Amino acid sequence: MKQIHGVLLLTVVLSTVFFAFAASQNSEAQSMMGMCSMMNKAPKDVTIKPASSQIVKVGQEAAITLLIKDKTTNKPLLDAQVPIMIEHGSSMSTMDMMGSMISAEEIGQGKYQVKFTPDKKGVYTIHTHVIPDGKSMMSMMNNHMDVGVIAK
Ligand SMILES: [Cu+2]
Repeated sequence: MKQIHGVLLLTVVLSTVFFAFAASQNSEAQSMMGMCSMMNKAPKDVTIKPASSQIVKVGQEAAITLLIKDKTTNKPLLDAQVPIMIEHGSSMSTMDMMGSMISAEEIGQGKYQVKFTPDKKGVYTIHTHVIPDGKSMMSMMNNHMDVGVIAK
């Protein structure tokens, strides 16, 4: 009986630790890492192309514009959700995310814009995900691309 209680207790402790971990801010970065390593192939339903300079200035707010199109029709993708995470460094090299996930703002004609201020020189990775209008959250797993930016 004592042994069973021990096992139960261990299970409770382990799941508490697990949930605490999953609930921590780091979980977003962790799931990003999974997405990146697994999904570092061309987005399935869309195309994502930088439509502004990928060279930006340190200490100055940069506006990065991405042109997103429907892969099948080649038409600009409207009303999509575009969750973004910005990493200090090249893709998955540092896992040092600047804040948590943010949404790129739709500015029309398939263009989505994200603003950030680089605080030091070097490479930044814009981890970009697309959820086409009407699709489930899960579709961002298949529609992910890393866009590199250099701060000078
Ligand atoms: Cu990525």
